Amino acid sequence: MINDTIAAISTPPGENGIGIVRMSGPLSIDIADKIFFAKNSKKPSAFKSHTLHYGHIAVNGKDIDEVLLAVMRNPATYTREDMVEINCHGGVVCLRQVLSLLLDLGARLADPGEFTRRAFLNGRIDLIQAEAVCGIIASRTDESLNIAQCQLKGGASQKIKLVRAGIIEIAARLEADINFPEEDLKPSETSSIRSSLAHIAEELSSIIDFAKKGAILREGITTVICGKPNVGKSSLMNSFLKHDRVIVAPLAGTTRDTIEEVVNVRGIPLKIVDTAGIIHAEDDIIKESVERSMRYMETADLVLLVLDSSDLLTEQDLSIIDIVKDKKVLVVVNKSDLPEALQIDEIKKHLHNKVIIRVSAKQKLGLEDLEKAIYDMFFSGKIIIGSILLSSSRQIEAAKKALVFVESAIGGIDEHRPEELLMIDIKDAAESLGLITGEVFTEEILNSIFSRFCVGK
Ligand SMILES: Nc1nc2c(ncn2[C@@H]2O[C@H](COP(=O)(O)OP(=O)(O)OP(=O)(O)O)[C@@H](O)[C@H]2O)c(=O)[nH]1
Ligand SMILES: [Mg+2]
Repeated sequence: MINDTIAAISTPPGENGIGIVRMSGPLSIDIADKIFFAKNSKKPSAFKSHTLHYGHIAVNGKDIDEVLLAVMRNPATYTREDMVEINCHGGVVCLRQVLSLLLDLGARLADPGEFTRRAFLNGRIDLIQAEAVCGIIASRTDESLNIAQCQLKGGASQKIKLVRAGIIEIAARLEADINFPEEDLKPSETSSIRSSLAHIAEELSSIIDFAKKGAILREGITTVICGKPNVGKSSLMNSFLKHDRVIVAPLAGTTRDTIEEVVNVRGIPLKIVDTAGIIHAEDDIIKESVERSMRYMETADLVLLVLDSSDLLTEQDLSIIDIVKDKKVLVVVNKSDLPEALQIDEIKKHLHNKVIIRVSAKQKLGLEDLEKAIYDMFFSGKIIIGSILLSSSRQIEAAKKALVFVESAIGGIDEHRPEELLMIDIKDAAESLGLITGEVFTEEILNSIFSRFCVGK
């Protein structure tokens, strides 16, 4: 049972128009009574729930800030507890002073995500919805925002709970049978359980397939631009960003550091990394920057290999091709505004089946084709938001585990394994699905979810 009162500054640090200090728990309104002074001397405990009041926060007769204070009584609040929100002027010092007053009077500083954690523990939202709150905050594109909003409404949770209920129902049918061992499970019953399980497996596979797209929309695609010096990597980066973010120059070795930015490519957040041109070098700084480029290439979801259309394929190009050839690669032939010298057939020999796109970063040609090619590599067809139920890697992992257990149960039926063994698989499947919504949870899972939240959420 949660019985303490938590408080935190919910707005980002820095100079803002307003800043909000938030409090949740049984002492919230009492504490507000002690520090809030309205013109008409009315105290927060006398305010109607969900109303906003003008006044001052003061201690020992000393004014701290002019504020608007909202009182929200349980259970119709974010956490389902009594809550007070104080809209202050948005300076760091006055927000800290107000917060420290609340802490002096018995509130405790909230952990990251603790308000939302309480919303979960008090049964207002489940874990898909809690993670959706994080998703809404972190959304970089309309599409990822839409997914998070759908999840927050609870549609995804309902669907997962329904699948889980199906599994639990099968468990009950088996259980009944195990309790009456003298009667063998009728063949008709076995085949009906098998077909229910097969149906569930199908549903889970489709949920997982769509969820992978959800994960891409939520997490984005880490895309590394690589190539030998001077092929136009930074120019390409700038074309994506539609402004001159990175220094572009005719001399090789212009970019020394790796530069990261996020752009929206047809709804996909593309985390683009511009790297230093890959060369064999003796200079320590260049060596370090080349090593850095290599490290990024290793972890990239997508590599944009940039080649210079106006130049012959060189040893340097070939050695980079060798590094990236087994990765997800798109070949970008840049400087296509210049006469073509590059041997495209040669590239095809080394990079079978890789898509080749001609662009001119300088003249802004072919960029639409490039964006479309990137999109097509990760999505076929349009993004259908409504079919994406899950999106966090935690949810996807749990769904995959559930599918493995369901498939194992089906295999068990086919191999006439004892019902007790089937039961173990089916219970494990139910448990995995329960983890997604939080019908089953551990302290550890909650910690890992909520530690990713901001303080005050
Ligand atoms: N004609 C033409 N020139 C280009 C194009 N893209 C880039 N350039 C020129 O090529 C030179 C190198 O461009 P950068 O974008 O700095 O190349 P880079 O690959 O980032 O180079 P490093 O950072 O040194 O590895 C600059 O002079 C650019 O103006 C293009 O599409 N057409
Ligand atoms: Mg560069």
